Amino acid sequence: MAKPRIGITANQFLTEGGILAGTKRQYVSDAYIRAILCAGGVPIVLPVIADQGTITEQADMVDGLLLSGGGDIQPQLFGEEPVCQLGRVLPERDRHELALVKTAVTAAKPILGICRGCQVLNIALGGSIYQHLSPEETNLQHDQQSPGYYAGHTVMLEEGSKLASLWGTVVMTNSFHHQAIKMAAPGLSITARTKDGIVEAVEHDTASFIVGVQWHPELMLDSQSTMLDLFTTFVKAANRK
Ligand SMILES: [Mn+2]
Repeated sequence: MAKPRIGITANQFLTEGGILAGTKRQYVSDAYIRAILCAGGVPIVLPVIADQGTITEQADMVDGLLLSGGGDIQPQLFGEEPVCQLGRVLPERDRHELALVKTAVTAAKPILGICRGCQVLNIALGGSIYQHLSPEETNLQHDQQSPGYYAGHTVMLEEGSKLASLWGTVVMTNSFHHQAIKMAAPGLSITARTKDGIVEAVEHDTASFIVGVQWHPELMLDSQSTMLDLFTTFVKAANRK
């Protein structure tokens, strides 16, 4: 049987220095590719593009969509003006991913959102996020200074959720975010929180597999091998019919 094809959304950057300075590039972190390979899928990088017809083709050619991590999201997309602590935004990437999510949801493709991808998923379906977690929201360190394999904070999972079926109701995770989900979108349930109440995962109420996690499981495969279970469940759900 053919392996499921998993589209991984690309990030963008401008090359600094050298003769190619200023050249726009698109990329994904190798850890996502490795996680999808380990889970039995075929990773395919989906570059940021603007044309909706071509975005629909991108969604059609994959069996599942992995929304990768990255920078901050343009606040106008959830009806706000930027706060002082907002980082750099990439509006082309935001538009691309929101369109991809809507297209993939309509086509009933499984989706896994990671970190920024969890927030993108929520905004695409009509939810909102905190532009910046201030001390009023939390005193926990959600932007850890330690390496990605290190699980810095405790996450409590909702009993009966997909994630709890993988790991039970408590899991240790890394944390590399200063934004977080505020209002969950219609159709998405909050299935994980840290002890300060910050949302760490959402799951779709009816779709076979639409899950967003606020941490980076792909960076923990060596330190906590059970994190691979999330990717194998996702790839299994994306199995070609
Ligand atoms: Mn966190």
